Amino acid sequence: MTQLVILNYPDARLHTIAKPIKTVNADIQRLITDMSETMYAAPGIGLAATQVDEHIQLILVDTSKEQNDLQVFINPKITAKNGLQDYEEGCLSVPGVYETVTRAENITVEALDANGKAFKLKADGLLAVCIQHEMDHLLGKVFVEYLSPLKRNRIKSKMLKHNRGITRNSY
Ligand code: QAP
Ligand code: CO
Repeated sequence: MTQLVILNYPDARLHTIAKPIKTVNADIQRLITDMSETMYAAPGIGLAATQVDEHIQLILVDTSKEQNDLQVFINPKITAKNGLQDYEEGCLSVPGVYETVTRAENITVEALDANGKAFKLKADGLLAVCIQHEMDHLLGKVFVEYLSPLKRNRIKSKMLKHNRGITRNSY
């Protein structure tokens, strides 16, 4: 069991743009295992490599009730999106904060799986929201950046207080 350290908003490293993964090797598979253990322990339904300070294009999602359906997306690309939906989101990097964000209702995503095999998936509802939220992390974007400056600044202050004394922060 390896639990990785999750970066907390407003850590500047959360704004890093992730690089594509060239080969899905044993190091990547080890990271996938460690990230899944970190996500399930939290517990969370999604985690991007960015959040554990690994700036490569890898996200994990498990929106199943039983938390037994891990979906791995390497170098994900959204090739189609339709409609809009509002969803109350949270984020393991912004603990205790839940706010409504508007995103595409239906998406088609193309990615590589944990074995490096290409696949294509159509998603809607929570799964679609979660994939879009996690892909934003790979672009250095945190969901609170969709909120008004007033709300975002309140969240920033709250998080800075919450993070006080955590020495690994980097602002
Ligand atoms: C992203 O977020 C997501 O504040 C994944 O105290 C969330 O797993 C996409 C969590 C909702 C769509 C809808 C948050 C755990 C988990 C917290 C998460 C907390 C403990 C967040
Ligand atoms: Co997040």
